[in-house]
Amino acid sequence: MSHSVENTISAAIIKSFSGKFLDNLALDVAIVGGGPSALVAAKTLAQNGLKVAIFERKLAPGGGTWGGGMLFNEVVVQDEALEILDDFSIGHKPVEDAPGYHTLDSVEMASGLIFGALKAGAKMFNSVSVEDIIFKEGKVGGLVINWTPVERLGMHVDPLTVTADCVLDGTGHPSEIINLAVNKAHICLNTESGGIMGERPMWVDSGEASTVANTQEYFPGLFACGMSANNVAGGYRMGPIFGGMLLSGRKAAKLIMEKLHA
Ligand code: 48H
Repeated sequence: MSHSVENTISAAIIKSFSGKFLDNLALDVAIVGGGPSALVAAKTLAQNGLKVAIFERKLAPGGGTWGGGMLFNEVVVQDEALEILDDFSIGHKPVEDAPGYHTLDSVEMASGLIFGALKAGAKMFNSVSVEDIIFKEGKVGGLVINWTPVERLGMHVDPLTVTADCVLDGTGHPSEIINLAVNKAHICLNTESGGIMGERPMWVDSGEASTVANTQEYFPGLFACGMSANNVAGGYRMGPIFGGMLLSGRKAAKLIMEKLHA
């Protein structure tokens, strides 16, 4: 039997991916969703030595960043978030006559955040949907995952699992992971009602502030960042301004590091 370059390529990919997957079955932090808040959290956690992986349903991570505002591929950030953009080497320019506000190319932002998180050592599993959590003896212990095409086609295929000391819900508006933890594990959240409060309508400055304030541990070992945090705690939405998302990611990483004494 002869070995061809075709076999070499296939074997290289299978071995390399399998190695990566095996190496990430037990994590310090499992992040669900690869939106902007999660990508900032992933970079901060990875550069502080934690073993962190992102599981992203779509082929391309980046979440709601790519489309800017109504597909005009620019977004706005405030002064407070520039330091994070600079840390990722993402460019920005001041908005004329609006001190404190800056615009940037949404495609540069999405690609820059992804590149920065991966270069810091976070691992990305894209086209992977998180369909459940591991919940043992009253504790969140990791994620239940399957390929997105399996989910989309409704194929009856059992999932695999990854364990983690902490889970970060970065799934955006629907807070998918906290939702399913409430519905299936019947947990009581660290919110006013003990349940999911639900996202409120548009109020830009309130939404930006609450995105950061609502970035919290909602159940031991289960954190939320970005729009997910706002949905869980009842914050307002803010449209295509992203400073709150970036600052939320950084806060989530800080809280998780405190929890893990990292
Ligand atoms: C795997 C999943 C699953 C799952 C979802 O929404 P995102 O961009 O995340 P944030 O919160 O960092 O950023 C929010 C921002 O993009 C936004 O929507 C804003 C600012 N809106 C304001 C407004 O007024 O509307 O990304 C979440 C990611 C997506 O890529 C999903 O595909 C992914 O999470 N995801 N991945 N398993 N179960 N659920």
